[in-house]
Order: sequence, then structure tokens, then C-alpha cells
Amino acid sequence: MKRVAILISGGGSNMLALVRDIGQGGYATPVLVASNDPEAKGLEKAAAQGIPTAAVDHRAFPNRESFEAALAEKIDAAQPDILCLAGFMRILTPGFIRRYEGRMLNIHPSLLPKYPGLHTHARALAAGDREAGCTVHEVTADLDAGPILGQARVPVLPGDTENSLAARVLTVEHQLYPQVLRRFAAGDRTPILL
Ligand code: NHR
Ligand code: GAR
Repeated sequence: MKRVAILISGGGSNMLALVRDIGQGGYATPVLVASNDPEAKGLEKAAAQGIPTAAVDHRAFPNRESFEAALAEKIDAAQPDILCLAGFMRILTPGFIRRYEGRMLNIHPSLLPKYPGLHTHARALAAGDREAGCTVHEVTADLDAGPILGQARVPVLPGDTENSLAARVLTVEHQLYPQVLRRFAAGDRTPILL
């Protein structure tokens, strides 16, 4: 049974998709949901599922390193085997990455290597892409550039806006991330393509 900690910054819909699948699959146990934003809606959703939560407000710290030290303290107290970023919005420094390297996943809302970083849907629309999607990858010091563990594709449709495209991509995020986590928890890093 793998112990899984999940880092969020927002609504936590990917977090919930992971938690639900973990509950059904019995292959892991969620030990912590932590956020850099104390107002993140996902924290209440995790608490409602009976999962321990923590908020470490990055604005209360003078630099990234001190924020990450406080966050790592919470994480390490929960003793996770695997760390999942799920809509987590703070870039992590190499020191933090080193601590969890090889056991940290992220879901990113683009078909990497296209559009690392922010505003992925706006960039896909501006480029006239006919296809969009999401990627689960291992987190390394290079932003959104670690080994790819899975991708899911959706069409870009005529009249799409940033919001409509984001919503379509989000539905496949909820399908992809649990499948990748299941495999990863079993030690399998073969990419899943949906
Ligand atoms: N850290 C490392 N080292 N490597 C990765 O691959 C990471 C990471 C931290 C987060 C998620 C990523 C995404 O999926 C992620 C991957 C935040 C930003 C960002 O620019 C970029 C990419 C991701 C997450 N954040 C701003 C910052 O200054 C803040 C933006 C905001 O608060 O809105 O940290 O997209
Ligand atoms: C998701 O689309 C996720 O891929 C994206 O934010 C959303 C979070 O939704 N992640 C990033 O943009 C990371 N920079 P959620 O909180 O409902 O899971």
C-alpha cells in the first residue's frame, strides 16, 4: 500500500479524481492534501473525504526556499511514498525536487513538450492547434520537462474559448491521472496514451 500526498492550489478536481480512484483500487492511501493557498477550495473537499490537510501560505515566507522548507516539513510528517502535484501553482526549486525526485508526478494541461508553463489553452488557441490535451510527467528541476508517463488528447472545436477548451481538457485529466498513478504505484512507468 503506497502512501500518497497531493499538492494543490485550487479547486482540487484532479485531487478528488485521484482520491476516488485510490479508494476504489485499494492500491494506495491518501495521507495528506496540502496547498500553498489557504483559501484553496480543494482543502475543504479533501477534509470532507477525511484526508488530513495542511496549508502553507507561500506569501508568509521571504523566499521560495523557506516556503518549501515549511511545506516539506508537513509532507515528511505524513511519510508519503509518492507526491502528486494536482493544479499546484508554485515552481519548485532544485533543493525541493531532489528530496522527492523519482516519486513526484504532475498533471499539466497541454500536450508536452508543447506549451510548458502557464496559459496553455490560450497558447494552443492562438497557435490554431486542432488538438489539445494533458500530460502526466515526472517532476524534475526542469519545468514541465520530466519523463512523460501519460497523455490524453481532445479536439479543439470551432468557437472554442480558453474556458471551453480548459473544461474539455479537464475531463480527460480526471481519466488520465488516476490511471497513471495506479501504474506508477505498481512500479510501472510505461506511458499511457488516451
Ligand atoms: N517545479 C519544478 N521544478 N518542475 C516542474 O516540472 C514543476 C514545478 C512546479 C510546478 C506544475 C506546472 C504546471 O503543470 C509544476 C511543475 C506553476 C508555474 C508558474 O509559473 C509553472 C508551471 C507549473 C506550475 N508559477 C508561478 C511561480 O512564480 C506562479 C503563478 C501563479 O501563482 O499563478 O511559481 O503548469
Ligand atoms: C488543471 O487543469 C491542471 O492541469 C492545471 O490546473 C487545473 C487544476 O484544476 N494545472 C496547472 O495549470 C499547473 N500550473 P483542479 O484544481 O480542479 O485539479
